[in-house]
Amino acid sequence: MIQCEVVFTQRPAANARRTTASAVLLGAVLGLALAACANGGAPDAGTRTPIDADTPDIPLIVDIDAGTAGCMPACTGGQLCRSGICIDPTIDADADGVPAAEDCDDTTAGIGRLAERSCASLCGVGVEQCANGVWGACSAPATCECTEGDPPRDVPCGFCGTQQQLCLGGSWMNAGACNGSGECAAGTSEPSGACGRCGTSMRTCGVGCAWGAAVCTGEGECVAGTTETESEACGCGTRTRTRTCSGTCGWGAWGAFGACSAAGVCTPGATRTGSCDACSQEVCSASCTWSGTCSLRPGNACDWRAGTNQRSCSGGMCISSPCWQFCASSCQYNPCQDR
Ligand SMILES: [Ca+2]
Repeated sequence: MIQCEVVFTQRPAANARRTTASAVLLGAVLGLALAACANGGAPDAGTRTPIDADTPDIPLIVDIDAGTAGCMPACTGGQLCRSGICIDPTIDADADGVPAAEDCDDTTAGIGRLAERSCASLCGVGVEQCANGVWGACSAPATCECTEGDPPRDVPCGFCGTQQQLCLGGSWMNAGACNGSGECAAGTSEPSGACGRCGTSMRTCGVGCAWGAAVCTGEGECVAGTTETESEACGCGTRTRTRTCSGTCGWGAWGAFGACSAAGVCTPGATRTGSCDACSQEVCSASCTWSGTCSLRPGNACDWRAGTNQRSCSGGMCISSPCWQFCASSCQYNPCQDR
């Protein structure tokens, strides 16, 4: 009776490279399989069934199938189908105390109800466990990112760094550390402290993953705590007012104007008698100084000059020339009269 066999189940190959790689892997595992067979019994091509009942979902699986392969024709009389062979489930061919129905390999005394063996898929190697005479699924990866033997590849990592990867077990695995990393993620920005007038220093990471020069943004209109003064004319002097920059770098309201600074001796347009006749006045000039000249006050016709101011005239009470009229203290001329 055949107790051990090598069964191949192969799905349609995805591509030529995978088929080649599978052949390499197949050779390695096949060697293990044949060694196991030599330990238990001789192959019998006439009773094999080309299926893999215990790992039906793994492509190109190679194993020593001592499980539940189907038998044609179907077993009868209480026999158990094992690897395409109908056997008596109660026999114990390897005399290990485990009946064939519960023995994962009834040709090897070292394998009974519990055992472990290697298995492989196109993507890599794995193990399968024996439990109460039935081999479980192979742990080898069923899907592959790559094929064993593919050349190493470099992929981006970190901040503009490069990571070498190797194909191991059908997956790309990092080999060593990420090399050549910069200091930041390109295109990102972050604040780097206060600056200027209540502003925030911002720096941006360049395309080479290095921080660029900081730029001060969001500044206010003045330096916190400073004051500003402005002046305006008042008469012939000036007056000033101040405002203070707040803690948030914004100008506060203007304060009230201070007193007008002393300048000149009079207010433009002001009048005084000064050295003038009582009927006249001196006017303060635009430059805030007394003009030094006298002019009649509004409405006055003449200077009184203590009654000495007279002029020639005609008409009125004057009958014959020459006639005269004096300026009265009212600053008006008296009527014209004979001399
Ligand atoms: Ca046994």
